[in-house]
Amino acid sequence: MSNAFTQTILLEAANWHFRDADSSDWMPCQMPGNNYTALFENKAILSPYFGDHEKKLAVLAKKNWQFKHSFKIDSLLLNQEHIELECDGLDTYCEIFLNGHFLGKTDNAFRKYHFPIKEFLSLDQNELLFSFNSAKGITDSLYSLQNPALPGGPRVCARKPQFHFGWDFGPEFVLCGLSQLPKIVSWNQLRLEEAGLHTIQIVEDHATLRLQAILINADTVPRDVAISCKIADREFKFNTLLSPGKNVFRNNIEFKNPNLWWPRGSGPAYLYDCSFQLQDSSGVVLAQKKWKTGIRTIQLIAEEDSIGQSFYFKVNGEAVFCKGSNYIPSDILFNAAEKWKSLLNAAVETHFNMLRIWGGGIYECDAFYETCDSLGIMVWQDFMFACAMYPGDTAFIDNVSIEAEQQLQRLSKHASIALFCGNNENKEGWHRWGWQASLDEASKQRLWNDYQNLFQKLLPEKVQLWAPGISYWDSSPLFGRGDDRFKTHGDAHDWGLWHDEMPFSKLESRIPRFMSEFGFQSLASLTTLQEFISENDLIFESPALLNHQKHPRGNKLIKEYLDRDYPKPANFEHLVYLNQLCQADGISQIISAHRRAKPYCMGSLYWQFNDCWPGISWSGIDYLGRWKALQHQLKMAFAPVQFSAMESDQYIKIYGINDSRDIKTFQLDLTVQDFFGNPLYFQSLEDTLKENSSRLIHLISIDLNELALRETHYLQLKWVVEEDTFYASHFFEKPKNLQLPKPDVIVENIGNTNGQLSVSSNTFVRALYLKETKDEVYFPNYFDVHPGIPVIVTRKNSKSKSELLPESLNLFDIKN
Ligand code: BMA
Repeated sequence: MSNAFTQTILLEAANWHFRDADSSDWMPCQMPGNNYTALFENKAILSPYFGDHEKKLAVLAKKNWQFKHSFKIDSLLLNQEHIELECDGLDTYCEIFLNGHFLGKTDNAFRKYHFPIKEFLSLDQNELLFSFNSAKGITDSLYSLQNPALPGGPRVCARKPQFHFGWDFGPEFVLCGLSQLPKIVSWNQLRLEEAGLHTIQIVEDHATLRLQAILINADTVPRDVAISCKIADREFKFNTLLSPGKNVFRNNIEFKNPNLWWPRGSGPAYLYDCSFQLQDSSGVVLAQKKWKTGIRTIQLIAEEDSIGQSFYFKVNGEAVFCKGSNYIPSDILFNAAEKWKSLLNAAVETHFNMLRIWGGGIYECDAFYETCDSLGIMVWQDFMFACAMYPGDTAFIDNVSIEAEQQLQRLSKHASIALFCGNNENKEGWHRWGWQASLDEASKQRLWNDYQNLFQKLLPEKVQLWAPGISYWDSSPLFGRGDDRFKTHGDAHDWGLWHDEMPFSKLESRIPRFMSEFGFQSLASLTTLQEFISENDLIFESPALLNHQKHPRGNKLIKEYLDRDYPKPANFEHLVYLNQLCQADGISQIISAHRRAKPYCMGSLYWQFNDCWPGISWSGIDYLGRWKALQHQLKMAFAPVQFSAMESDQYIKIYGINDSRDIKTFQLDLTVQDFFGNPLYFQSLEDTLKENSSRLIHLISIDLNELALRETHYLQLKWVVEEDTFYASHFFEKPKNLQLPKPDVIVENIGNTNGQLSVSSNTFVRALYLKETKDEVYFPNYFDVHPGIPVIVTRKNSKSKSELLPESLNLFDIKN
């Protein structure tokens, strides 16, 4: 947003210094940053993500740190009537001084703070000092006052990203610092803090929008103003009287024949250019803002039904199957300004229409949500509470109440926002993780009351006030897997896979109404690991590698699942490959099962999309942005029109799924053949799939057992939709039992410089992997090569685009 009349100056990233508060030596640093990044920049510590350095650096969290910044201002700024320092992302316990004058202190990394500074500013040099007390120290002492001790540990006392205190996907860095650059904001008479449009309802071709603006009138008397709101070329005018101080302006706009915003795959994510202008009675413009808005309704339909309780999203009145993942912060320590952009592009390439911003991380930056608006990716936004019970005292609740208001004012105007959710797994934890066992009745009562006050009263009331039209859900999931209703009611996190060690196939028959979490771990690409683990330590049980595995049974489970189904890895590199393949095959199969079960099941969000450091985790994309096998396979698993096979009794059932809002005509060829391409069964079908549907389209009746073909044959599915051709494979045996011929892969350059390769083989090749290097990646990768059918692969090279000699390629397949 731009505002011509409030002047905003972003403080520079340079001219910052920092020190350990007990030391007299200041060192230069860049901001945004924190004590770890600043020390690393000065080569005062080793790379925090390398080997087991994390452990050695733990002591830094116990110290206090100071950051200072010098800057100059001009007389123009000083002449403004009101000048404030605006700080967003002060993490966490900070005292702020300007030229030696105390401005105030903070205790919430998710809040924006304003400090009046006009009287302390000087025309010469100014110096801001941010003095942080150790968050570790403060939370430990706040927590020691909690009686009873709250489940979750000391972190629950801090309004700070909860994953900083360590999680099962990431390290522990209880950092302090500034996650955003502070701003100097100045204005005269009037300040426009926020303006946005919210869709209240759409009836036929008529949308009712709510215009909501927050205005500060610095006069001591009320003031008449004229408001103009433009949506494309349509203008809406209002007059209002602003009282002295803070004013919230709300008014409805009736908007005929809107172009609607749709999530990806359902229609265009249409956005309107909007502007908001404020004039005084003589026509002088006092303030203005510009932004883009999408007109749409998104409702969570959570209603009792014949099965239990539904959980699905209706967009513009139509049910939409949600496909996507859970998003965690894209870097725990370093500035991730650019990282999320390529992550969102990957989400688009793999057909996501929803991301869940998980409650143990952060509220993302404005540009993140703007990008989701324009890409058509719906955002399920958790409030930042996870896997714990939180304090209920007045100071804590008041703090959270301001945080919630500020975040709702900032986020709710985005077309992409589909849901606000109170927390991640707190309710499940309370009911099913044994937290109540050691508590007396009175404590149980108090903790549950505190839960209800915060998540069932305060937050939904704030959502209703500040986010008109957006649904609220108090905790994800509704029921944990310990309660059988998880399959019939609300959203589910099914950790039967992984945590309870169930086979992947088990989840194909445990279908919930909406799967908001399920997942499986894999190692990062070897090229990524090599940057953070020394060559000698690249073995499965080395302490350096184990320090990148934060799940207590993680590596054991990875091995166990591999042993069950996959061939023995030939070496560490092959193990990485097989582990990624195991994750990809399993998760894709479960996603297909969710999609086949539509509309019983209306969403599949796997855990987790991305990484916050180079660890072993459930992610599909590793810390350095390299796609694991899973991310590649999602292109097919989430494809808008998809065909999949499922074995049942003596049949192979073929399902067709169409997520779009149009009827799709398809041609589908089904071939059961051996790995040399000799067919046993062939059927070609031409038909249509209804819009937004899933159906059984064909039964193949072959008795695979009797014919003893399970190990030597597979089903090839080939379909053509709108002139695009797709291939998929279905196997009748575990990967380790398949009798695959030794592959003889031919790789040829297509032309000289266009970066494309043709990859083919006379026999079937399972999950061919073209080994990525530091500079070069391949799309697709980990793909099946069907006998005689070439696959076109695009090389993405960060350096040159010179012709690649096929001999320099390193190829892997399932047998090595
Ligand atoms: C989920 C998440 C995280 C965790 C993941 C894997 O339930 O909410 O708490 O990282 O499980 O264990």
